[in-house]
Amino acid sequence: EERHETKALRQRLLVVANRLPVSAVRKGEDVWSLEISAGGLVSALLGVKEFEARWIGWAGVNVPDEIGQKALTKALAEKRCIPVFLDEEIVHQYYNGYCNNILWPLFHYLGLPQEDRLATTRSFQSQFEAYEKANQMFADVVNKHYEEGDVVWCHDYHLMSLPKCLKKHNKNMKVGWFLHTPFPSSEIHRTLPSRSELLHFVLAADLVGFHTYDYARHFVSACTRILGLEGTPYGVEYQGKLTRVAAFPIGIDSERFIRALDHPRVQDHIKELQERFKGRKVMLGVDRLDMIKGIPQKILAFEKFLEEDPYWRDKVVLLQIAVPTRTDVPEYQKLTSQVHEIVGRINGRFGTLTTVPIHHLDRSLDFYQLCALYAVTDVALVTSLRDGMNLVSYEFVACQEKKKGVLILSEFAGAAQSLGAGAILVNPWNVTEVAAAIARALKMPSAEREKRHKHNFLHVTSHTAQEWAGTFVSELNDTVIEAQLRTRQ
Ligand code: ADQ
Repeated sequence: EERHETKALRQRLLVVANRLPVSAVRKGEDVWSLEISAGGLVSALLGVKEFEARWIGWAGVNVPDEIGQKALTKALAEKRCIPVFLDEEIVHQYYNGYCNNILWPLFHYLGLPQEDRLATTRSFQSQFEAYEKANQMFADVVNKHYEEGDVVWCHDYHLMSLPKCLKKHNKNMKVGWFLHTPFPSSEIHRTLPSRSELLHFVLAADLVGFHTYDYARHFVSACTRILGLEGTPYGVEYQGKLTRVAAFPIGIDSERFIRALDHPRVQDHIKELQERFKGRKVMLGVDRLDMIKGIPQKILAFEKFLEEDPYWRDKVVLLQIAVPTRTDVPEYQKLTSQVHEIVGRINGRFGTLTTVPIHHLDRSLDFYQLCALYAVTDVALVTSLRDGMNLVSYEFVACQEKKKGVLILSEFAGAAQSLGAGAILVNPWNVTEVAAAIARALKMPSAEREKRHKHNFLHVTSHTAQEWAGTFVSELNDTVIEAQLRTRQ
């Protein structure tokens, strides 16, 4: 038993995701500067002490020359990262094309691209081929670095064919796959031309994980209805074995946020913000500028609220922080100008010489500024049209122990399943309902705020990112042991 424990302590976890958790900038022919991005996944895995994590993924830069590739590989090795090199054409077809133009909108119920149907249909097949090719390139790197006893954890919609590629090469490899987005109803998934292939690819894994029970159920129904397979409460029977399918709701490193609130930099930002917005209630939105986040809908609801309740016009401010993403995609550019136009109109309508009701920032904030904003907020507005989980809602709750502000949360975010009892849940498409929720939140008595906050705080601090990663990986280990036992019997 002792030997078993030492082995478990040393177990290596290969985490494969489209992007490595670093940003790499080339400073010379063989010189790279690297910065680790402290995303949720990184801190989640730092917290899992039983495993030694290695990262495999694309560094987000095109490195066509061998000298550059060698130097980057060496620099990344110090951060326990292993790069997959993708050329520009593959990135265009696989990443911008199949991942971001087809799978991302479809999984968020926005449908398949409809403009220029014929062109899309023609490019669809080549994008799907590039997707498979890119996944095979990730698999080649995993296979090269894999050692017996390692566990491999594949992440997200970018890498759906990776489990199949890995198992084809080595059927004893322990392979798990986790989806960070929603998995849509099987009726939506059915519209995808490569609907069956993708399901087969994923089913090759030993364990398939989703944020919520609903997404897991949608996946199992897609497998039963589209592939005619047998679904059970534990997963899907596939090629003589059970592919385990389950919900693993992600969390955040709540301690990191709670600790940061005492940091002098956060304290300074808090004072500045309190001074700046004295006498006004602060409402906050923090999102990547993506169609799924429902930013225009949120701002229109705020306009409706100001229209109906003139009392609040100079007593409330909405801070909308929107980080631009995928800025080279025309639809995202359209969204940016649409948001700017609405904000401009509302500020023109309800602003005065000294104040405006909406502050809209098109940029990312550093961690300290973000914590300070969460801490001074009275009402947070998360109105995603669809969202796998939504971590902003969790981060807000973690920073509200003093203020006990109100969370208005879309019923279409995975987080509605976990924070639903503490938040005010809304249908983000219903502008009237969201406007009413804003009024209710601003007037909510402190006893009710306290009760709701307590519920959410307990959830956020007990269902952490570390716990999420630990549970997934240990279940992945067990799944394989179970399968081995079954074949031995
Ligand atoms: P995202 O769509 O990126 O993640 P979310 O879960 O909200 O959405 O995480 C965003 C992260 O970026 C948060 O940690 C937030 O603090 C940070 N962030 C956002 N805007 C920022 C800004 N302006 N400045 C600084 N930081 C900002 C995907 C899925 C989600 C799922 C996660 C994790 O779409 O549904 O919850 O993965 O699985």
